[in-house]
Amino acid sequence: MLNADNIRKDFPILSLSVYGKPLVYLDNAATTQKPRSVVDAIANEYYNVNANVHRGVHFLSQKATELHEQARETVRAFIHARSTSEIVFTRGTTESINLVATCFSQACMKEGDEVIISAMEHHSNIVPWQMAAGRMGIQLKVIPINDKGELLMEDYEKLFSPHTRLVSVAHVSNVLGTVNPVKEIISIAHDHGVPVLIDGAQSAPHMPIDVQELDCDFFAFSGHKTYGPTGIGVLYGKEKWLDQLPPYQGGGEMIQHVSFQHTTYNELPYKFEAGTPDYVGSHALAVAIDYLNTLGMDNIHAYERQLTDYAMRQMQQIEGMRFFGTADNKDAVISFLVGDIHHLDLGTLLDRLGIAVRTGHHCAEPLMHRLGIEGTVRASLAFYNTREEIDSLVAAIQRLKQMF
Ligand code: 7TS
Repeated sequence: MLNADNIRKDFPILSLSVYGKPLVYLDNAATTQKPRSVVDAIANEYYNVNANVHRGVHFLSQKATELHEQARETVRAFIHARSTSEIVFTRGTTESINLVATCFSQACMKEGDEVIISAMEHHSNIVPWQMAAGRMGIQLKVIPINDKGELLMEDYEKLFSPHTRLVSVAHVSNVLGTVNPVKEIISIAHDHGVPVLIDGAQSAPHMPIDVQELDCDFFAFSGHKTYGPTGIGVLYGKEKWLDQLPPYQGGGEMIQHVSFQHTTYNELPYKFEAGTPDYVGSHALAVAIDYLNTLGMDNIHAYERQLTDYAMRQMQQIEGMRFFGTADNKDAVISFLVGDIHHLDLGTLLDRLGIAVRTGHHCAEPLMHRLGIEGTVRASLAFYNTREEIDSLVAAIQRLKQMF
């Protein structure tokens, strides 16, 4: 089992005090904190390596290119992709999904075609499809959920029609913590000859991912939620799909030859990486992944599960506690309301006690409508959180409840 007390020493920010109280950081679904090795890697690269990649014959450019391409290999191994050609660096999950929504709809869809998403999607897995729908006359179909926050799989199967072209669903909900049965979702879609995009923003940081075992066609995740820096993310795509898609943006890097009459495009994955890539970010992400691998994704998952169970048990004892998301298969995200206290009031007062939680609709307004609420308070956990921090949260909620 992981030792969070030791691990915390690797994350300098966790020793901060806010308003004179020790920081209790429970907003990990929004972004995770960075181990020292990641921050050092960024400084080190700017101090000792920095040069633009892929275009230089000089020493530093070659060194920077090496780090950038090694990072691609680290990411490949992290999600067990077949080849580095299938690893596209993006700015994050949002850009990865926008890339697929734009390019896939352009290459593989026509008016009247359909995309299946779910009722628990983040806006970044709704709006890009709506935008494509607006451009092309595509329809969105939505997999409903039950009151525990689990997908209704029978209804899912019924959504398929001869016009279904893609399924795009979250692996883990950023509001409910539900771990969706993505393997089954993918297998059912493939039975209908339909490819699947998995939004792994909330899964890649918390559990082992094997894209070949899942057999997903696309997989997206963000560096900054995976203990790496902001501004870097990943799109995995099976080569057979990436080959079929047109480029996303035009510019340097993504071309082979350009004349004023005609341009030929670069090979995978560079076809999708126009412009100077975030080569410092890619390297720092690889350092974050090295850190996670040292702890072991299985260990991380097991620890976070236990901590979530503990938190749910302790919070359950608070009178008036209402959880949103009680799926049988639930990860480290806990959304709740207490009595009739407004989520914003509770979040603001918790902050004054040093406890960082998130409040609001969590970029999932359609899910809020389904739940019949405006927003929740959300505590989202990471492997550096402790039972003591959960106890602080529970004590703080109890104390604030007295005030209302
Ligand atoms: N998909 C899911 C499931 C997410 O939770 C998020 C971000 C995204 C996509 C978008 O990721 P980005 O890195 O491109 O922004 N979720 C949250 C959150 O829950 N609070 O802040 C960001």
